[in-house]
Amino acid sequence: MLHAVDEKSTAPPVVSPAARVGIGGPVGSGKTALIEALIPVLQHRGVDLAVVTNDLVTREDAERLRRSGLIDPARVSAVEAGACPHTVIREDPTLNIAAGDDLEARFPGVELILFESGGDNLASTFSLDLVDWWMFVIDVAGGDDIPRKRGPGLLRCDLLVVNKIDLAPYVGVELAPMLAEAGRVRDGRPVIATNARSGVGIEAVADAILTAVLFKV
Ligand SMILES: Nc1nc2c(ncn2[C@@H]2O[C@H](COP(=O)(O)OP(=O)(O)OP(=O)(O)O)[C@@H](O)[C@H]2O)c(=O)[nH]1
Ligand SMILES: [Mg+2]
Repeated sequence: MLHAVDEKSTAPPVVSPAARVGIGGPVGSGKTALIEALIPVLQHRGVDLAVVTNDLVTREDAERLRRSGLIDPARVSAVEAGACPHTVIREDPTLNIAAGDDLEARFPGVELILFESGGDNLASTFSLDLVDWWMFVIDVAGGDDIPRKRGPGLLRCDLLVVNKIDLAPYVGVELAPMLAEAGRVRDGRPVIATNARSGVGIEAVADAILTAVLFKV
């Protein structure tokens, strides 16, 4: 983030580091789809952003975002985890920290970097050495008993996103009780229901990021 400086000052502009936000959750829950839906909403609100993706042994998600036309492809970096995805977001996040530092160096003024974890299990959490705030994305097709299983990812994240709400009728899930249970196991901490394909709930996720991380709302 660039700060205005006194015009008479000869000092270089003060560049503060970008806020770093993690997006974790099980395989296929909609993490990349959430990023694709968030990018235009955040850009519309004037947020200068970049993305780091993590895949096991490919750069699939980064390539998908680069091809999407939603964001300058140079603003998308890929980390190949090469091991269980949680290793590089929790145990040793140095590859991801370096990817974030590189984006900040190449794009001075970047305010927000989204880090998508490779899809993992309900136990995966982010190191606070890597991110300032993180979301966990589950989807209704994973079953309405997921909140009841009280995985650390779901319990500890700053925001729980329950995605694919459009699929609830097809997979026999009653959405309202599932959301209520998610709120209960999280002691009332935030839960937002989304359909990342149609955009339902995406403004609310953007609001949460702007308020909690960028202090813009
Ligand atoms: N119906 C429906 N499909 C969705 C939604 N969000 C994502 N999908 C679909 O779910 C599939 C997986 O979505 P991704 O965004 O690739 O999931 P991911 O969590 O990034 O997957 P990994 O990175 O492989 O763990 C894709 O076919 C998406 O189009 C949603 O809200 N509703
Ligand atoms: Mg993905």
